[in-house]
Amino acid sequence: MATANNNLSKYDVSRVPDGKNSRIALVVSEWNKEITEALFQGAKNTLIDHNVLNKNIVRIDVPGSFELIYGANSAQRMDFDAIIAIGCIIQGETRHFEFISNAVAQGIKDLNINGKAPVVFCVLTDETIEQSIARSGGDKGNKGVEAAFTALRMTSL
Ligand code: DLZ
Repeated sequence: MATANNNLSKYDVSRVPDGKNSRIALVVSEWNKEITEALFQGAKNTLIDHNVLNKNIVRIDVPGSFELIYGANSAQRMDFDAIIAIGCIIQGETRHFEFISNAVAQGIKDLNINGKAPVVFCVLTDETIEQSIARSGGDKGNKGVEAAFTALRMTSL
């Protein structure tokens, strides 16, 4: 699963569908806010670069990553072509990390099976804040950019 050799932030622009008719929701967790804001900005800027209209990019804030499931499920009941769930879960001293990470991954997987709009998983699950910084605009790229690229690809399916 290592991303060291697979940095989608350097994506092939010719493969990204035009976003001028797309409506995209970004559900953003407030935990580790400095990271999720950087992911949000990377995603939003990429959508705009691909012609998604500002009025068609809707942000929904939720308290933590666990609430991304409810937020994305709510967005699926609205009229969106794709949804990006943005969070950052960092390993602490307890097993909380495992429970939240697994629940969010499973919850978003279930939404992709049962819901009408695809939900892109833009949730960092890191051992340290340094790893998260590296993946939200640092030397490992910005996973928000990759999520926007994926969301646009999914709108064309
Ligand atoms: C409680 C908690 C902890 C310990 N760590 C994180 C984290 O690293 N990242 C994150 O997004 N959320 C964390 N949370 C909050 C939970 O996601 C959730 O908001 C609360 O358990 C309330 O349901």
